[in-house]
Amino acid sequence: MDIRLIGAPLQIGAGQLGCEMGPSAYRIAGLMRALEDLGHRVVDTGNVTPAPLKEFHHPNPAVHHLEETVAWTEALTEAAYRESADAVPIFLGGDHAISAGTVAGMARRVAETGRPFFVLWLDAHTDYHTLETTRSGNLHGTPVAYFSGRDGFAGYFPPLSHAVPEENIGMIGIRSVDPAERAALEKSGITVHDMRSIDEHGVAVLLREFLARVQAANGLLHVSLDVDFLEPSIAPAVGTTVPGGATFREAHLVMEMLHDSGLVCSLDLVELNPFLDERGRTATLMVDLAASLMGKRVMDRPTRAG
Ligand code: 4U7
Ligand code: MN
Ligand code: MN
Ligand code: MN
Repeated sequence: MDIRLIGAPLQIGAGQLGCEMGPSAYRIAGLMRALEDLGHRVVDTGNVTPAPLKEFHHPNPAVHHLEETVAWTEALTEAAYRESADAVPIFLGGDHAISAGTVAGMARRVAETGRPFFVLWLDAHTDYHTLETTRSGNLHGTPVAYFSGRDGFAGYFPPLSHAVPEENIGMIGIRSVDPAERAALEKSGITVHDMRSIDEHGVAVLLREFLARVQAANGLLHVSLDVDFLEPSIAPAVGTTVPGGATFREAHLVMEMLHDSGLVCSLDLVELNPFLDERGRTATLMVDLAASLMGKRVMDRPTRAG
């Protein structure tokens, strides 16, 4: 498989600085080598630079760094579209605001294939705030609202060529939802699996159900992996830790099942803040998860009937 690594050192979408160092940490932790060892051809395209700034003012006084985030969204939409022509792009965040651009660009690319586009959001949070509803003003809490076409982004963010239909978005790992997000999600067609549903059913059941929908529609799937999807004791390098996240094995199982599905067209690795890491252990875990998604396995498995 042809893989492109695309650095997206954005940090001002988060409340704490440090995600800017994310792409470097993945490179130092050996992402390229781990993927090459699986037989892939990997090209590191370097880091994206933002488009020129335009001046905006938004009436929500909490919103900060809107101009910068919009400039990154423009550049990342183009980069995602360009680099996915004949390869699987892996976007190295950067905070989760990068996904406004990566998902918008992938939606445009996948539309050309005539296949429907799906997004799997692996996160403690739903990132479903609009520019009006965000209380923190941290725009890494807004990408899902943007790429699914919610109101209030027009005139600020680039117009979407293809919004992602709510019915094509699945979230797993959720354990922190703000009231405004909850109210909007209840009215939306987005599938939200919180940690309780992982506890009750097991992550495999939830993911198998979602993948069956993608498969039945002959769709292609973008995966967005936020570090805080993981239990903070195994992945401390994130500014937004919430206790009770996915375990080491749950996360690996998700990646292994995603690989076996053959449906994944692109991947975001986001929210890694190396300043908060312990001797690189979170970066190393994220690299290992990416490798599992790209085919790393302990044993070959016989394909089971049914
Ligand atoms: B992340 C939050 F209030 N909802 O809006 C907000 F809880 O990309 C968190 O998932 C957003 O890490 C987290 O600031 C964004 C908060
Ligand atoms: Mn997130
Ligand atoms: Mn999160
Ligand atoms: Mn976060």
